[in-house]
Order: sequence, then C-alpha cells, then structure tokens
Amino acid sequence: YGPAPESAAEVLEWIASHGGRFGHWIDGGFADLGDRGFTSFNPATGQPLAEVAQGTDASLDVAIAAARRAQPKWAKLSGHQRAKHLYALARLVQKHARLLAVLETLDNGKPIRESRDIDVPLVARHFYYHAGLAQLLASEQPGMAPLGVCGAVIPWNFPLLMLAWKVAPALAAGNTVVLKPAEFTPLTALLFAEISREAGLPKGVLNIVTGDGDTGAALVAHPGVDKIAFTGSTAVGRKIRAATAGSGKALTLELGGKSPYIVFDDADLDSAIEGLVDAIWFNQGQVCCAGSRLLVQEGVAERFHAKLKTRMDGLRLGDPLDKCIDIGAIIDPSQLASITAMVDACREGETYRAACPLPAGCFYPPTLITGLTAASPLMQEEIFGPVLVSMTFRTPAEAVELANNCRYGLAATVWTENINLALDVAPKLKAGVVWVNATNLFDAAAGFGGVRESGFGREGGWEGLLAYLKPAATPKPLKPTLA
Ligand code: TXE
Repeated sequence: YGPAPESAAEVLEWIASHGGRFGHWIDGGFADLGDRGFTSFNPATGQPLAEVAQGTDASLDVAIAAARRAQPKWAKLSGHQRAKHLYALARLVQKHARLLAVLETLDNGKPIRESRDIDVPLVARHFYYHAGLAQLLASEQPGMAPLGVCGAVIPWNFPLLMLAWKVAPALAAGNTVVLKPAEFTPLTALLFAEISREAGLPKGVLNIVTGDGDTGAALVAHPGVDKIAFTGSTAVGRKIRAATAGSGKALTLELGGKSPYIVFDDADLDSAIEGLVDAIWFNQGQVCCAGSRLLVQEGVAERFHAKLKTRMDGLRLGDPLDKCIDIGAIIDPSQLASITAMVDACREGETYRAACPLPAGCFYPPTLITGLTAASPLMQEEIFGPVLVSMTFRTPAEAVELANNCRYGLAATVWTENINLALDVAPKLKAGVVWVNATNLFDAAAGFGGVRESGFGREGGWEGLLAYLKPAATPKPLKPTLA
C-alpha cells in the first residue's frame, strides 16, 4: 500500500564515493589517522552501511588542537558574521534534507516520515534560531565570553538533532566543537560535516571524532576541552560528572527519563490516545522524554485501555523507508535483547502485545502492561523501547504523587478538559517540561532538560545559550562617579 519506499540509492552513492570508509572530520576535511575501523549497520536489515574510525587519544589530540587553533578567530567574528555561517548551515540542511533524512533512517532505523518531517526540520530550525541569538548576543548579554573548545557526546536516538542541539549554541556563542557521535549512528554527523564545508564554515570550528564509549571517555577527560555537553544514559552521565569533577570544565547532562502521561476522566480520550501513540511509539519509544508511564483515572481506565489496544493493533511496523510505516527498527540487537529481557522478567500485571504483523529482524511489537504497582520495576526503570506501562489513580493528588514517585524528572503530560485542574497539577509535577493536552512539542526557543536523575542544564532558548558562555575576563570597568 501507499507510495513506494524512499530510495536509498543517493545515500549509498554518497557512501560509495568515500570508498565505504570514513576518517574523522578534522580541520575541515576527512583525516585518515590510521585508526582501526568499525562498522555501522542498518538495523532494519542488519546490512553493513559503512566503516568509520575508532577515535583514540592521539586522534582526539589532533582534533582538539584544530578546534583550539580555530577558536580565537571564530570568537573574534562579530555576532552578525557568525550568524551568517549559522544561516548558511540551516539553508544547506534544508537543501540536503532528503539525503540527510534517508541516511538517518538507514543508520538508525527510524521511520522516514519522522526523519523527514521531524528530525531534519528541527535541525534546520535550531540553526536558524541560534543564528538569531548570535546576532543578539552582544547587545542582550554584554560582558559574556565563549568558553573555548566544547566537547559534545551524543546518543543514537536522534543523531542529527542532538548534534544540532550541541553545535548550534556552541558556535553561536563563539566556541569551537569536537563532537563524538554514538557508535551506532555516526553517519549523519559525517554528512553534516561535509555540508559544513559547502556552507563555508571556517576550518577547525567543527570537528567530529567517531568512536565508542572509550573515545567519549577520552574526550571528557582531555585537558584541552573547556566544556562537556552530554546526552545519553544516566549511568554514563554519572561517570562523566565524576570524571569532570574538580577539573573546572563546564558540564551539562541530559539523561534518561520515565515520563508520566496523566489522563484525567474528563479528558478528550481520542486525542489523548493519539497523543499517547506519539508519546510512546515515536522513534520506537527510544526517546528520553517518552511518555512511557501511563497514569489513567480509574473511572475511564477500562475504556481507555480498550481504545488504546484497538489503536495499537492498527500500527504498522516495517521497512523504515516506507512512508506508511508508523514504527521502524530497534537501534541494535543488544537494545532489542535488553527490552525483551526487561519485559520478560515482569511477573506482574497483564501484558498486551499489539496484534499488528511483526517483521522479522530487529523489531519489537507495541506493548502495553497494565495492572502494575508503583513499586514494580517496570514502573520505575527506563525501558527505552515501545513498551508502555500503566497504573490507575483516583484523585488528582494521587496522580501527582504517583507521577513524582520516580528518580527521573524529564517531562510530563497532562490531559484534561478542565483548565483549572491542569493549572493546579502541572506546577506540582517534578519535571523539566510539562505538556498539557499535547505531547512531544519541541522548539529551539524553549529550554529542554531535566531535574533529578534526568540531569541538569537546558538546551534551547537563552538558557541553553548561557550554558556555552562565561563572564568575560575583562569586563568594562565601571565609570567612577563623583557623588
Ligand atoms: O547510552 P550511553 P547507550 C539510555 C537508554 C538506553 C541506555 C543505553 O535507557 O537503553 O541509555 O544506551 C558515549 N564516557 N539512553 O548505551 O552508553 C557513547 O559512545 C563518555 C537514554 O547508547 O549513555 C554514546 O556516544 N562517553 C538517552 C553516548 O555516550 C561515553 C539516549 C551515549 O551512550 C561513555 C540514549 C563514557 N564512559 C540512551 N560511555 C537519552 N536520554 O536520550 C558511553 N559513552
């Protein structure tokens, strides 16, 4: 059914034009530093896509030195001049949108509808928005200076978007960057790097070193970086905080979540169901702010679960390049094994697996587990897959208590037709962002980030930009006044 799948030919040609192997992106070009390689796979087919280099201490030295050389000149540009570069990046992301979207889908397994309509447009928006901030910086934040060289370590669930969230504010503020993409999804960062050359970005302003967690740890520990911006698991976030403690490096952490999705009995249930599909089945549930914990008021719980099961049965899993697909592939067999093990270990409640056909390979069916208690491991632990867990509540106070009974605090969603109830409940939720009668709304102008074990710092808006700035070393002296 539907139109033909998006063609992968153009992307495969791009990979082939590099001989199927990529070095690190340093000083405006690919550098073969003799590092051993590793393979990035298409999770939907298990086919190898390309080989990339495993960054070492030595390759990081080269990349960080390039970033350091480029930084003073980049910082000296006026905000207007830096903005011109960021606008050029945004425009070229739009120009190459199809190539970027198809490559993202091939490397990550997410539906092409998502990479084409959500990831890539949000990336362009992020660069446009930060171009605007770069222009306003001198007048709005006088006396602030860039930090220097920023190290960014990003995850595999939104490879290009997380790059944009780190790179756009860093560059807008006058920093240069060394970014390490996730080992499962290094390819769109490398294509973006090439696009940055087409955009005329000065050499050394953006550097990409590929590799696994060891490369990430080496970047974090390197004395040549002034700030680390990390998105990923809480376990690794903890290690990074320990590794940077006492080093003087600035740090922002965007970590895991188990976000509550609260449905009151007066909610527009059909809209709440559609929101829930987005909250937990967007990107196969591999989303830090996924609405993965359904809390539904007792009076409507049965009806809501029944409607939800019907909707789940209609979801379509399959070839991520197929434009009609709702749910694509899980990132990697190891992640699939982790999801399977967590669900199989659950001895409580009732598990419902959607009746939709399940393709062979790295796919997991949309799953709903009802009848859990607040202490159930699956109510507390991040599954990071297409699995929704559910509990009922009686009163708004109980909803708030259950919602906050969690070590994470990234996002929360409230559905009700009663605005007074929404305004009462929302501020009581311990979360970095609360959506009312909506979910997964992201904008470059709105700071995003967590509380508790979901991390600290914000990305987006002025608050996000300030995380890439420090008070200038030589503030303008105050004029002595003769009183
Ligand atoms: O994340 P990691 P993984 C959660 C989710 C998932 C779990 C594991 O629950 O199941 O984490 O995913 C780099 N020092 N999230 O293993 O390990 C690594 O190379 C420095 C939530 O992919 O945190 C990659 O680039 N860097 C999350 C990045 O850290 C290190 C998104 C993230 O990898 C490192 C992804 C180290 N010691 C997973 N070890 C979210 N909040 O969105 C690894 N890395």
